[in-house]
Amino acid sequence: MITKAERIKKDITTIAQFQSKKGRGCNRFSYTPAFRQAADYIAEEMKKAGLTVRENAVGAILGTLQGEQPELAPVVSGSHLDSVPEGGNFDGIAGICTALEAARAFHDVGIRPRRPFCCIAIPEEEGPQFGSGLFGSRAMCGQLYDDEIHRFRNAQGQSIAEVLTAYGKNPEKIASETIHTGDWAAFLELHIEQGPVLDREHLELGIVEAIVGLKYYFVTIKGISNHAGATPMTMRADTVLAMANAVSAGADTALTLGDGTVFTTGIIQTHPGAGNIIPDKTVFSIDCRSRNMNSIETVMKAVKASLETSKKQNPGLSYAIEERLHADPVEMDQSLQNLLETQTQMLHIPYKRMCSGAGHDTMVFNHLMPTAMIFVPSRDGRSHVPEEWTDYRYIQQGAEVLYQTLRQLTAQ
Ligand code: HGY
Ligand code: MN
Ligand code: MN
Ligand code: MN
Repeated sequence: MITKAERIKKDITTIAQFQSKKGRGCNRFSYTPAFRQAADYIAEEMKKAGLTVRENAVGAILGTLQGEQPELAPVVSGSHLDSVPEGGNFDGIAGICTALEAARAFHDVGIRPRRPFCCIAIPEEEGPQFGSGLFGSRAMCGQLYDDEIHRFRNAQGQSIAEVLTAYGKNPEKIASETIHTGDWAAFLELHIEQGPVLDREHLELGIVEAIVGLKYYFVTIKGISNHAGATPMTMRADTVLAMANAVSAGADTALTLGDGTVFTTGIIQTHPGAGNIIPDKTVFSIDCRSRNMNSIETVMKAVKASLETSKKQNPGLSYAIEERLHADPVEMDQSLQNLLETQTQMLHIPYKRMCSGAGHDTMVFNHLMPTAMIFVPSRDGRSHVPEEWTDYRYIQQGAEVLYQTLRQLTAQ
């Protein structure tokens, strides 16, 4: 008889085979053939577990176990199916596979819950492909920017709408499928912690109390290209130098705030990109997160002040800041946390309540329903790297807490 841990391991290692490109770590990008293979695998496993499976307008896979009272709003659990470039095999996937395992457990014991249970695999949470993030869940909750599906484009210049259409979806249907308050009873997501807390404190499970807020921007600085050797330092409009000062201002302000605010620039593009030419255009990303949105505002003020100084000191420089993602900090539902805690204590799992420094689809669904998250430890606190790892024993424990809690919620 295969154990739950072995079934979860089989799912995770099978899905890990579906890669959008060769390279280090996990590279599974939404709406690529590899993503389709992973979605089809999950849909098949959902069907085997007795779920009714459908795919929505943004390519999310939803498997529903009908309840005795099908008219009641379902309890939903799952996570995202896409990865960052060169990421790990557990980010998102652990949440899908443990929700799938809960469906199997219902099926194995022949339980027909009072209200439906729905397991979901969500597309395009990570964001690097289109320079944003949380797209799948925001689309489902009616939280897209007005023209996002036409304006946000991938490296090939394709819009989200074009990529969705090529994937066989109809972007015009997104709006008609929007979820409203009351449509789902609750959303629960198991996820790897992606940070060092549980690993460092030798704990095996986290009950999430809150998720930090985040703002994501692209900054474009335009200047004047010229000869790297013959142009005196006092006669330049050097866009990389302006970027470097702005990034330092942002990072230094985040550090000085000392309230857990973080600042990251992960993308830098310069033009024309030759070592002996002063770059006349630099585009860079800003990812800033905090439990306190005012802190993010403070950081962005420092960035803007630095860019203004560069402009004054270097005639010919200009800049533009484009917001690409805004997600407010959210608090998890207290009663759901208490249910998770009771199950965790009954299973004698060492745990703590904690805040999530990473963003999750849960923070989007939270606007429309009670939500909760379970964390399982990330070895050495590493994630968004090929070395990402979580022991299957911890995932199986988390799956048990999730399943028992889902049993209670679908009985209500
Ligand atoms: O970036 C994040 O926090 C998440 O992994 N998408
Ligand atoms: Mn994730
Ligand atoms: Mn991630
Ligand atoms: Mn907001």
